[in-house]
Amino acid sequence: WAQDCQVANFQTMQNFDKTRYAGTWYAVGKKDPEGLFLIDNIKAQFTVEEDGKMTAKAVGKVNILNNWEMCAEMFGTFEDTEDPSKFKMKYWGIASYLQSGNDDHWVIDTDYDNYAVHYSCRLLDSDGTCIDSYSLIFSSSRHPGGLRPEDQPIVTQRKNELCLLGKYRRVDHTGFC
Ligand code: ODT
Repeated sequence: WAQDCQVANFQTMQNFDKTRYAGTWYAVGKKDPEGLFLIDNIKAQFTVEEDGKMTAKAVGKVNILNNWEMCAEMFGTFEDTEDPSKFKMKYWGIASYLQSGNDDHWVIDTDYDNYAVHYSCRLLDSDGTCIDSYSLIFSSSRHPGGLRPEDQPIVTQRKNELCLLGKYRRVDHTGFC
């Protein structure tokens, strides 16, 4: 059995429930896209608004003007799609010099209480594989320091299914943001 790495075939979270997902998640691992933006101290807080739509705030350390480290405060709104685990994320920074854009936002897996695996493909190749992706591994506010040992094998499995095994780095939380 060989992985085909077709983005369209990636398994995402079944019956994703954004209400259960709401709350604060700490990034503990990240596969960077081209043109890395969020470096470390990355935290995301998801909310379900009264109209049922998901929004999020995120913070993280960024480098601007090549050598100036600061905390980026970012906002995102999530447009639902026919698949409850797949969203279109529109995002922008509170300051104009921060990144903004539109990315896919897929919830690959979560147990809602301890871990979550996020994935976004920015650029699809003509063969259906991804040329430019990023992915975050989140640990819940119950375990801000890192994943529980029992969650690690499943997260490793998901990284493998995304064809990204070995491409993640650790995301530190130093209190900078
Ligand atoms: O770090 C990068 O290079 C890519 C980061 C893309 C911008 C993220 C903007 C966040 C907008 C608001 C929060 C959303 C939460 C998202 C969770 C995962 C993706 C960062």
